[in-house]
Amino acid sequence: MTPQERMAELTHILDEANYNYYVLDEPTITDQEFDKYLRELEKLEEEYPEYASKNSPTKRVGGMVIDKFEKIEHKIPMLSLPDVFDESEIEAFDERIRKAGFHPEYVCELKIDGLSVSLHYENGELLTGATRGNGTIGEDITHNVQTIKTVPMRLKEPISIEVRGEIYMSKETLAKLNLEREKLDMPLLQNCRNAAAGSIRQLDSSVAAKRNLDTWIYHLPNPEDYGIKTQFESLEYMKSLGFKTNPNNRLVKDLKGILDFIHEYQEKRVSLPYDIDGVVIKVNDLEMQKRLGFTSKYPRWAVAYKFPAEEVLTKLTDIIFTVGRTGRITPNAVLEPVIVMGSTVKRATLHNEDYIVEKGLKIGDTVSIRKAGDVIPEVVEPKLERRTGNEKDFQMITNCPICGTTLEKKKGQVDHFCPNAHCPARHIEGLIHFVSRHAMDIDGFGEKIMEDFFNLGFIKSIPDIYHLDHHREDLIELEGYGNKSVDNLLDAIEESKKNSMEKLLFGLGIEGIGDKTALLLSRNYKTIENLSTKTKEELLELRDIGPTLAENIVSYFQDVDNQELIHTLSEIGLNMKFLGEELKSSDSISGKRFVVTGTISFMGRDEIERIIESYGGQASGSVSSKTDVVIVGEKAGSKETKARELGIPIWDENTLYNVFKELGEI
Ligand code: 0OW
Repeated sequence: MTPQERMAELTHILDEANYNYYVLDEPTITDQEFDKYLRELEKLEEEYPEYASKNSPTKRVGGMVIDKFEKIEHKIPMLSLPDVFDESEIEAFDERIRKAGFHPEYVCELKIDGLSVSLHYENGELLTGATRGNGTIGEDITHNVQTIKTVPMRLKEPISIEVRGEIYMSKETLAKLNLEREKLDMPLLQNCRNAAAGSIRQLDSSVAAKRNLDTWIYHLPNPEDYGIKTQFESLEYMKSLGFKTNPNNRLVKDLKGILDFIHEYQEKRVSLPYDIDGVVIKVNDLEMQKRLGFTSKYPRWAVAYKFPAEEVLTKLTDIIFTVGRTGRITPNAVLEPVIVMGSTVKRATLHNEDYIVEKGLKIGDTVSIRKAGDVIPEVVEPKLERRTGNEKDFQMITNCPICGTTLEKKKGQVDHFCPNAHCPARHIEGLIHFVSRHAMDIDGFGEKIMEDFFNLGFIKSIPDIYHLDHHREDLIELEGYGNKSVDNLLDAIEESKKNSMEKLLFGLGIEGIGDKTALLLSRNYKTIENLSTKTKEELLELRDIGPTLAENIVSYFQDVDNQELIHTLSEIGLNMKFLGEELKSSDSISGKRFVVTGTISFMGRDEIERIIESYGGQASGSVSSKTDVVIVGEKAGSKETKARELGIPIWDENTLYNVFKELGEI
């Protein structure tokens, strides 16, 4: 067998295995066998690139980086659907069709809450994937679509066809993604739809490849070309070609069938592994569809029934106030626990005094709560008809709940603030910083948890963090905390003792010491003890340590309280030594000063600067005559201009990619 034949054979084996595993959910070979075949094909493609297929199974893992999205025109416009919100509108839809002299069957489909995609195939091979865009012009997302396991690279028939469907992210994948983002102190993704849309819009397909995106295919734009007579046949036909069609699609005879389907899935919705925001109802007969035709924007033969955002009632038992890191006062609704969209809700933010006054909320009110596709619950309104007269009027507090200082409200602002710079709430800021990602990086110890523990008195200082296990029984009793979450947190706190010195040094919050300077000092002085003995002159010998910073460092370590703190932390068992990897060397990077400006599609700025520093390069924020290289990404601004004026060498994205690739950093 020639290499080319073997490559074709391996491609067939891997495509089949992929289809059986991801589309039919019926694995036919083991993961080990799959990986063995994939590695063999990767090797053959390296040896014989001329035989490598554009749609090879090896493309599933991503790695292709584009610098912008090309446009793709939809020969047949990708229409959207008219939304209807109650059953009377569905009745009107059915009546209108009957009045036009038709006696339609309907296909009911779950309305997947993702983003539309058009897939084009030529001779059975995947050609392009495109977003809906404005319905006529979409964006080419082929490189990302190739990483979606349920998008066939090759069809069961070598035909040319376009199909359309929804790209979505499952609830489980979103939850996993948000767990990761919480650890990195990144804002959570609010819902599956945004997460899917954000993933598919990545320029680097290896990012999309990690997002476990999926598809449901639901539309054949030109069914007559394939001798298809009904929508239901279209779904069957696309399934037979290897596409994933939703198993809940149902052919119904009449309006009652539609309403039954809607009622059934209004109940089942919360237990589906993916988000739906309604039901799509389509006339089944394609001839009938054709005669019904289109408006300028919509088909006349389909509607989308949207489920009402689920609202539930519960009691507003109290309004409590938390003090944020900046001193901002946030009123919080304390609610009798209630299940909304599958999760228990006990708290909801009330934003500020005006929000409460506008809603006319009283303590003791029965209120409606909802989570319209978002993770964050919202208090919709008080149920006035349920008032007993025992409700208490809301009074905004006038003093900080932490330090008692009279609150201030900035002119024209809605929020109240605690103006006391020494308010323990600010102290919270230091504690939150200490546990944050670039500092001690304590898994699961987010801002909210620290605020709670501070406001409840469990943590007032950094060492208290390491005595939290003494309060284990109390923590478990807290609302929203259980055995597992408390023990996970306590384990993460214990684990953080092993951190390398730079994370502790940065966590101490010494004025002017950022995470990069902390690393620089740690690399040079190896232990906190050694650093604490350095004089201002000695520190000035280090590049990038200016006089102010040198003075800050010296005075910090001269302060008795700080010495006491470090001694206590050492006693508790926190590591005080630099454990990081020694500097690697690279002619392109070592000893040079870099500035990164604009967005680099294949890597975040933090990561780029970390790599530069690990080779003994310096990454800073401002371009000066001392800068050696300016790295310019998308939408770079004045820094690029300044670099050109100063004649400073510029690396574009490709140059950076090649340098990092050369160093094995990608
Ligand atoms: N989101 C869906 C869905 C569906 C298209 C084809 C003809 C008119 C609309 O599950 N099951 N079926 C269609 O049919 N569209 C859907 O979603 C549309 C796409 C654009 C806006 C809606 O989300």
